[in-house]
Amino acid sequence: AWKRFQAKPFETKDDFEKEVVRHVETTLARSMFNCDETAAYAAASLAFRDRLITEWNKTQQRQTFADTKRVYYLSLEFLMGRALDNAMLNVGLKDVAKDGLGDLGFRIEDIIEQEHDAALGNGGLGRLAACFLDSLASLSYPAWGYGLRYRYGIFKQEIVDGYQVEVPDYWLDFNPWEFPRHDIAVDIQFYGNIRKYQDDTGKTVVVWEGGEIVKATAYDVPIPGFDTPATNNLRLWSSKAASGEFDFQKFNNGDYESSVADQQRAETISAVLYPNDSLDRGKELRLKQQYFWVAASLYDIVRRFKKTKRAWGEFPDQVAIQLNDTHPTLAVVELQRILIDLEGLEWDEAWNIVTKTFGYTNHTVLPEALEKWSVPLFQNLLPRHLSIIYDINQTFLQSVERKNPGDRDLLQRVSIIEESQPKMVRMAYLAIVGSHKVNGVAELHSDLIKTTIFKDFVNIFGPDKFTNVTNGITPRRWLHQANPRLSALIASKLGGLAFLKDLTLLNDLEKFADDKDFKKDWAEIKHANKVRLAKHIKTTTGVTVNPSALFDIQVKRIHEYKRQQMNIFGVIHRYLTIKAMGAEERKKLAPRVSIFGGKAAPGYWMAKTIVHLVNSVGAVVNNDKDVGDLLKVIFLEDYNVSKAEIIVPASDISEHISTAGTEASGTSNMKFVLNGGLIIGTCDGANIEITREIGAENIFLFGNLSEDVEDLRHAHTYGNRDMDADLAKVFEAIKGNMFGDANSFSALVGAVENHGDYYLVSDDFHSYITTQDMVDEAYRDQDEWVSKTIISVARMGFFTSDRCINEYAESIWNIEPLVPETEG
Ligand code: 26W
Repeated sequence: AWKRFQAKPFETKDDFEKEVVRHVETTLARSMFNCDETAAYAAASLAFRDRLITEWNKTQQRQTFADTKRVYYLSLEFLMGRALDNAMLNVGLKDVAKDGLGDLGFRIEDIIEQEHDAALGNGGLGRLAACFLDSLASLSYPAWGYGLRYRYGIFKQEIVDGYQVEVPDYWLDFNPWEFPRHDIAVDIQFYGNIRKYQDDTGKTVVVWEGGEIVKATAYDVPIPGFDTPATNNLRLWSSKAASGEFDFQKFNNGDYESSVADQQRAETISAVLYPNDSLDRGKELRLKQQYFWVAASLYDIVRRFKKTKRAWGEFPDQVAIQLNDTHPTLAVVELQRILIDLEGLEWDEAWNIVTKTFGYTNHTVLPEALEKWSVPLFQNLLPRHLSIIYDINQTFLQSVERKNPGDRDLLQRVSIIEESQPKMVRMAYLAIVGSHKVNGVAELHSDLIKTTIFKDFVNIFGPDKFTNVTNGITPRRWLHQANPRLSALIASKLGGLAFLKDLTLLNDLEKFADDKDFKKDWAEIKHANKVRLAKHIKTTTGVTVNPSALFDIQVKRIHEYKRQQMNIFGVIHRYLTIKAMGAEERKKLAPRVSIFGGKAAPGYWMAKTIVHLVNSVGAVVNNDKDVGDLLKVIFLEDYNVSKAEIIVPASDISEHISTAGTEASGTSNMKFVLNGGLIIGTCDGANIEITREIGAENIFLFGNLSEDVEDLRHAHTYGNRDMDADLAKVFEAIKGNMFGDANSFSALVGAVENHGDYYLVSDDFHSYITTQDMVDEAYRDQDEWVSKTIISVARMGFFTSDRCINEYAESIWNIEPLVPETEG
């Protein structure tokens, strides 16, 4: 009977307006007479949220009834960006909203701009998780994301006098996209002791007692699929003091302050995202975050499974859990603990279930990024988990020993416990031992992990346990949303938007690569996107750039291995070259705008120095009248997802120039090419597969290969080495204070000149600048350039995250889509 009372989602402009007015006047308790853009954003979001919730409920019911296998994606980061634009496009009612908001006196772009990015991630790994959620929903897979509801996301970057300054990102003031679930709360235990005893049957029982309890409360975020009613759930956990823990004893004794302090201490767990994306610092609070989130998520997953009343042996047939890097690896231990300590299973039976359930994705080979936790810290915070890890390790090492008798070296190398001072738990090894599949994120990277950091494990478990799933990006956000005009032009030729669900359909664009009218439209859209970015540059930096210049863009986290320093050294080289040229020579040059953006980890001094150098070079070059439009150098403040949506469609060339073998995949390389830009890059990460797909003639590759890196480094340390001559001149200019006090930059120069040049800047510099000259040359032939960009877009179908998710589903998770009936 209740069915006839169910809310009906709006479909028309009038109904949408009614919903907006209703939300302004009741939910927000404001009058339409003083409805500003903030209120209009809030009301429009609430209208779409209501619509999503109806489908979200149906999707969850459908999944419960179908009772098929689900996948749970555990990620400490979800770099979602803005939700409103995405919701409107995925639901397919952006035009309705545009007209409706227009009637009410608003421009939809201004309303979209009101939203604060959900920036619960650092960079590549977090944004990948967000693209995966979009694909999982769009393909109707029964899937949940689990993460932490940070009160502060990644810091906001401000540039003050050329230096990075970090400002807290307080984003939760108003967030219409989350649903607090105060009824879904889990008590999470920390510290305490373990006690063992024999029960009546003589079986050893272990209990974990004492310590402190923190409460995890669920906040749910609906994830709409594109062109499907399927709406999945992202569940984020927030920490609070458990009600029993608020110390009333203290309170009654008048010690109000310290009882509030306890409360705050609990809330600290989910307070802030750690801003490091490549350095493991071993902080206790980070381990607390990891266990808090993992324990709450597993409690939820196990509870859902237990409702089905199935035997434990069926757990891996119902549940797949993917570990996004090693951050959630404690889940392996927590599930084993639940099964043996709380559910009474035997060790072997439990372990068999655990390993069938988990898969582990590795995202980096940088040694400083591989997580290790000190054993004493672990012992104190999670005593029962440490003892289970020791048992896992013992069983594992025994099996290794049986197959490799007497190889003590091997045992030491693969032990989950590193025999250092203090001893350390190696989380990647624990993740490998606890999972049935381990994957890298691009072909080269997956090969490298098998031959370097995880080599011994390939010998132990056999090669089939290790696999590759090359990363992908969602074309909904990264083409349709970020570049609506390009998406519309493509749709006009391909007969609709079907390519957004099957990106290989882009192939048919290739036949327009020489079509004059099409090329004109294509080039016009690129130009308009550059005008839009030029405006953004003007308002944020005050610098005027010429939209007809070549836009050369490098936006990503600042890191020595990504080599923004090589880019800025190249810019200085260009500046010196221009200065030395006569008027006639200058006429032949293509004007260029070098654009940088990205955050440096707050404690990463060298990265901050790179930011400072870029800004200092910009201050000199941009004010040099003699150079004018020939060269501009821009640092864009606070690079994030919503800014990327403006930046990516505006590139002519983008830079993906990591030292070969260091960038696991990269995903912005895919975004730039999909938006009609070419790339300059090294033979690293997914650049290699991009080249294979689009053709070597459409990409500017340069530099040493990963197989030669080790020898080159060795030569730096033990051989005689000449600095590249052009680079030496760049260093002279810096040392001569051309860009301000040279002392500020001595560490950067010194790293190359005196400290081994670990990232091979000097080795690659010559081929870098000569390849940049080839870019200039190619850009002069605009007709050919445009054809190259069309052909490249046509061949990018492989890099959709839909392909990627289908590969995970088939080869790792063994799950099937659950397609809503309305989809036929
Ligand atoms: C423990 C500190 C820490 C935090 C995060 C270390 C490492 C990370 C991440 C693994 C860093 C990361 O984002 N890696 C990136 O993952 C992307 C998605 O697979 C890849 O495309 C990038 O190449 C890789 O750098």
